[in-house]
Amino acid sequence: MALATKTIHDLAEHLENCELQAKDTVKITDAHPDMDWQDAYAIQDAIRQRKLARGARLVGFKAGLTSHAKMKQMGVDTPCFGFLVDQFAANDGDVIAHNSLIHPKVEPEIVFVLKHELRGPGCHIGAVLAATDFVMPGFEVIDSRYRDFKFDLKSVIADNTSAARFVVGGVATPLQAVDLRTVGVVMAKNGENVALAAGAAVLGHPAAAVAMLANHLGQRGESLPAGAVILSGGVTEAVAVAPGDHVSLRIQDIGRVSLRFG
Ligand code: 0L1
Ligand code: MG
Repeated sequence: MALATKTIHDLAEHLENCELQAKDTVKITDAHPDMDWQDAYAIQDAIRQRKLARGARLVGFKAGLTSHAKMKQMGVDTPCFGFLVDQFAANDGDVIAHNSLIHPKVEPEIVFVLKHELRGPGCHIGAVLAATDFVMPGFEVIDSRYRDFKFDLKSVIADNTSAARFVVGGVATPLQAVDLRTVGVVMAKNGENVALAAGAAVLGHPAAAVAMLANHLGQRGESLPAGAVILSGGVTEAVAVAPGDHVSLRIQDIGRVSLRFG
């Protein structure tokens, strides 16, 4: 690691304050160009510890930048991983206060829930399929704390991969009922279709993203627990939302979910 422990904690406090106060910042590698990958995840871990210490509950994990559309949109070529706490959760149909966020964008997600714990390394698509209880449609609301969503991969990992809110549709679909590579994904904003894709846009199969996430956690002595919410990554590019916008998502054979921004 290149950064001192105090710097890690100071940067975690800074980024979390930006999240809680809905104010942006420049990317942290501007002031810390030597920051390495371990530092980036250590800052993310410190943000997680701050939240858990104040009573938040860890409810899941996310893979991000797992589709070529998202990688192209953000100018990176590697997925990244983050955590989800209960305070990020919204209900299907909820109104999210736009002014509680900086510059939110919404992206469609295929959400996995496991019946068995998954522990890497060595986790593969087959293990994910065997461990999956059901899948659901979901939206992730991302809200980079970095000005104009301008960042590098280390900065965004430290910022818990822009995680801000998520919502899952209430219908649980067993994997036997759906081919996650060929399912059609349609996202609409204010009644107009704004992003379309098939499930295979996520690394060829969304379960591949879950396997990567389990392997990432395994390297760090963690696992994907049964029952956790697992976001496999935006299937399409993310779409910016403004106050008053309504977004809805249909995933073929899986279901629908919607959100409004107030
Ligand atoms: O979940 C995601 O794909 C977001 C990863 C972070 C990059 C971004 O803010 O778009
Ligand atoms: Mg996402």
